[in-house]
Amino acid sequence: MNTRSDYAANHLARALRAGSVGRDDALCLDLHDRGVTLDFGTVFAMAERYANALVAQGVAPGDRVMVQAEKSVEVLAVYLGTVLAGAAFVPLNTAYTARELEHFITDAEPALVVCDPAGEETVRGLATGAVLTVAADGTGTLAEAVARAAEGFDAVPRAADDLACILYTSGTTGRSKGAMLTHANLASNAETLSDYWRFTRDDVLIHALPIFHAHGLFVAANVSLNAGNAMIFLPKFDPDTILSLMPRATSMMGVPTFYTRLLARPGLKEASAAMRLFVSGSAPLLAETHRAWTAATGHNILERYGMTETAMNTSNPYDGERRPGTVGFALPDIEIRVTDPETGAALGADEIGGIEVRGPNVFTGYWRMPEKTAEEFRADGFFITGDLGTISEDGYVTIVGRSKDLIISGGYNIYPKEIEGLIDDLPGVIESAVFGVPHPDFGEGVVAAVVSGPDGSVQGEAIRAALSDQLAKFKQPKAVVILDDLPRNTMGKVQKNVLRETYADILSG
Ligand code: MLC
Ligand code: AMP
Repeated sequence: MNTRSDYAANHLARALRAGSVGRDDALCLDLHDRGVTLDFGTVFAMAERYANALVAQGVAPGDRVMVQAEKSVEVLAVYLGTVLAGAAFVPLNTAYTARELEHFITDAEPALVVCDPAGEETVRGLATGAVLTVAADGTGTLAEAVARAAEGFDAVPRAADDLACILYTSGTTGRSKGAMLTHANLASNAETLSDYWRFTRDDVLIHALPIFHAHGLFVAANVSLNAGNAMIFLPKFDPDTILSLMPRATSMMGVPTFYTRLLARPGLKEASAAMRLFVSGSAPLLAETHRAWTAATGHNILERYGMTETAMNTSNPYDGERRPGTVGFALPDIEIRVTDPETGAALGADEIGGIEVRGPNVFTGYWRMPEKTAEEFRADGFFITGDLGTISEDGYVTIVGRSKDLIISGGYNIYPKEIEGLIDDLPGVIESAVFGVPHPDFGEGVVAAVVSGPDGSVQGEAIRAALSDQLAKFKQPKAVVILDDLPRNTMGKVQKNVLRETYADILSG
């Protein structure tokens, strides 16, 4: 396959091709579920053809290409094609319902939406641009458009600060914000991480994360493409499949739930014997899970810390101590500081404060939300992450909590405000408070405390049923408690800490 490899004008495309230039025959993707392998030449030829197909649909540089479809090589090719075409890739969680989708389409105004055939009618009712479909097996109108497209595509030149992706992240107001990530943000992070974690062409990464969030797309996929290593590209996480594949892999990246589920399986020690690296992130990895993994496998998990707005900020070292319960050091060229959340004054070693970050990885702002953007940056360019933590004398960052009212369940972020808004609108409900409590599988799970009107007509099951087609499943409360009143402090503010303590065991029993 004769593909063009001159992507020099385009930062992210160049970073993603860096490891495979001149190695078109090397293995890029093992599509285990389809029994197919693809070399780099084939994948990038596909990407170029997809870029032509996008342009034929009317996608111009700077336009948004939105995707809500099951993980597949075709979705990966839409990502690469979008980058080549100089447009912005906007992936969405497949769990989002039509109600949630409406906000994303209205806000991003995509020139093209690629969706599952089952969602086509809904998307056509919302979108003003083109719509194409792709099913998990690759069939759909996208495949037809690609079949009509020409081969070969010269990457559209982009400046370092041009938009490459918009990733939606839920917000404290209940309205999702689009984080604008540039070519330089993503290219620099991919290069830094592949070096820091010593990815080489000989690696084989087990890729079982979704590719609609930072972890699966910007970390796992971008790092592998940058390093030129193969990925075993799985549609979803399944512990038994992963155990069977480990003997021919070298590395895996996952959220803590991956590790706790794998720990419960027999045969982990033998399967993982030849692995080189296990990376965890997106949610806190308990020190006890870190230690249990070391005891079971002999490998120390490498924990790192990032977010949608910044890609990766810190990492435990490759060589040296991977300290359980910490997220390691600021990555090269990235500055981390801890400040007093009220005054913004920098704090000393081991003092708890707000974590702030500055560096080439930090996004340029929220899509069409300049005021919200301004609120979250300091005058000297540091981004206020909303996480609380410390930095030790020897530079290890520890996350101790969050100043933002956020629940992280199985690596997915959930903002209570959105759920409270929907519950409060239900008949018979006076008010509600949504909070996270420990969950044995997902780390945290969602619980709703609801105050019913005087007739006491509100039932937990009815609330859960009413939310079922309004909210993505992972956001739906796993328990609902009906109360006479919410606990409040003297200022009248709801005390979620009291609720969290009172119902700490409700999902673990
Ligand atoms: C699934 N369910 C969840 C859930 N995932 N509920 C809460 N939280 C979750 N994360 C629901 C299902 O809908 C189902 O509901 C029930 O729980 C059981 O589902 P399951 O079959 O056990 O779930 P599974 O499909 O195996 O998914 C679990 C998982 C998945 C952990 C593999 O959630 C996952 O891939 N998480 C990764 C998220 C991720 O990539 N985060 C990165 C964000 S980027 P029911 O009612 O049908 O029983 C980021 C930045 C950074 O944060 O630093 O990386
Ligand atoms: P998201 O907005 O989905 O990108 O999630 C980002 C948030 O996930 C961060 O602000 C942290 O609160 C959390 N996070 C990511 N990695 C870690 C980690 N290793 N430990 C604890 N929290 C983490």
